[in-house]
Parts: sequence; structure tokens; C-alpha cells
Amino acid sequence: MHSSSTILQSPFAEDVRRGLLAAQKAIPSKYFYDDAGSRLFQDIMQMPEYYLTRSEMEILSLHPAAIAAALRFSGPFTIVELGAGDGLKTKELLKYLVGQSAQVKYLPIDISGEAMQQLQHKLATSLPDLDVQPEVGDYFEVLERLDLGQQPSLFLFLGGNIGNYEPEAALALLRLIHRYMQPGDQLLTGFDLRKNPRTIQLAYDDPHGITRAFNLNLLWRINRELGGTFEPDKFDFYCFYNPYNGEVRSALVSLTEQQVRVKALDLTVHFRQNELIKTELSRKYTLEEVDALAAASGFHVEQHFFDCKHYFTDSLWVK
Ligand code: AVI
Repeated sequence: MHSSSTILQSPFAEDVRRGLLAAQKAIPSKYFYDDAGSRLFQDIMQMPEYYLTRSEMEILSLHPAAIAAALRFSGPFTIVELGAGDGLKTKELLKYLVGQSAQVKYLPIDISGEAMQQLQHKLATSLPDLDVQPEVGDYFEVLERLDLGQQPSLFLFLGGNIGNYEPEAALALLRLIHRYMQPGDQLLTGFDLRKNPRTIQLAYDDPHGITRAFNLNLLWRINRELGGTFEPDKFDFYCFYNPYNGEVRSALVSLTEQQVRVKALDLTVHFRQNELIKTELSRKYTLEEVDALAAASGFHVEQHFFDCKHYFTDSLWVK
């Protein structure tokens, strides 16, 4: 059982307090991914409009030979994946490497213990000869306690997750990854690229209402975990893509003037009609922006790999 002081100390509780008290209300998008939200994200990835997952799957399943050829390692090496999730896309690359008898160890890291168990189970069946050592936790806590030794590493940060960070945070994150790498280690990062604005708009403002449910789950989560009294029907989901700066911005909109209580925070929040709660940034990049981000975080760009429509790139960098 939690005492109210432990609940108050949870990062979720603290971030919700800060976010609901701010002049511009906001809830960080990293809180989308509780069990219910993770299931909704799986549904998003299945939608025909959400091209990101299929584009990256295409890159990793059609070009594993080119990616493998661009790796600098002649002997044994480790693949460290930050936020491995279901590992479905990575499996394509791993399959190729194992088929080539590469001496590779796979170290997926994810916050979800359930996802890591399932991934280990799946790989034990499909790639029984692969050495898989899953780690559960925050990327950097895990990297801090692990000793990667002298063995060179390929780091993976796939899925376009970098686009969910505000520009300064994205740069700080890449610099931190850089700090954990040795000279000669490589990083493969996924970036969703700019494209026809309607294609991007539709991937987020989907006609099935799944992205809407994904955003509203934040309010349900506050109700479940923090004793909130949100009535999600009294909020709408709104998102827009700005092709001038590459930003998809998502928000929840209060449909009426209303008060909401969050018991665990001992907080009552007032909403004006049409007031917004900022939820997510999903940034779309130009290749020049990708190159600039690599240089600013201390990397040298080796190669960009693309799907056939050039919707997405997995970009290979070296420290
Ligand atoms: C996880 N991330 C890359 C997704 C994205 O496209 O920004 C999360 C998402 N948000 C709405 N749909 C999917």
C-alpha cells in the first residue's frame, strides 16, 4: 500500500502537478505508455495512416545487408537498443546478422518488463543461437550500471522517438548517448522526414479515433493512478501539423468550463472552455536538420538509409 507521501514523490504525480499548475497546461507524452496506452500505441502502429512503423520496417527488412556492410566491427560486438519495445523491426537486422554468422550480442533495454520478457521469448524461438540479454529500466540507469566492457557497440534508437523530444531535450539526449559510447561505436537513429503535409496530418488526426483515445488515456490514467475526477467526454483531442517548422503538436481541449479534482495531489484544477492541455510534439525532420543534430551532439554521419518513398530515415552515425 502507498502512503500519500510516496504517491506525491512519484515522477508521474509530480509532473502532473507541475503540468496542471502551469500557465500553459501540459502533460508530458512519456506518460502515454501505461499498459492501456501501450496497447493503444500497438493499434496506432497497425493503422494504414500511420506510415512510420511500416517505413522503418521496410528499411530494416530490405536493407539489412547494406546496414551490416556499413558497420565497422570485424570481431564480436554488442547491439544496445534503447526503447526496444516489441523488437519486431530489429529482428529483421538481427536475423540477417545471425545468418551471416556475425558474433553479435543483443542487449535490448526497455521500461516495460512485460515487453522484454515477450521479446526474449520470441527471439529464443526464432533466433535460438543469438545471445540476448534484456534489461528493464530507464535507458541511462541501465547503461550506468552495465559494463559494456571493451567490446564495440552499435546503439539503436529507432521508431522516430527522437521526434517526441523538444529540440533542446533531443540534443541533450543524443549528447548523453554519445557519452556512453566509445570512439568507433555507431548509432542508428530513426527520424521521420518531412513529406506531403496531408500524409503527416492524417497519421496523427486519424479517422478511427485511436490517436484520440491514446491522448485521452492520459486523463483516464490520472483518474486511475492519482484519484482524478476527469470526465474524458468533456475533453476533445486536437492536433495539427505545421509544415513550416515540421512540428505535429497534439493537445486535449476542455469542451466546457469545469473543475477537476486530483485527490492524490490534493489539487483542484479549473479549466476554461477551450483551454488546452499540451500533450505531444512529434517532430518531422529535413535531412539537413538530421545532419546538424548529429554534428551538434558530437557524431559524424556515415549513411542515411531510406524506405522507397523516402518517408523515414534510419541514420547511421559514428562517435
Ligand atoms: C512513439 N512516437 C514516435 C509516436 C509518434 O509518432 O510521435 C507516438 C505517437 N503519437 C501519436 N501517434 C503516435
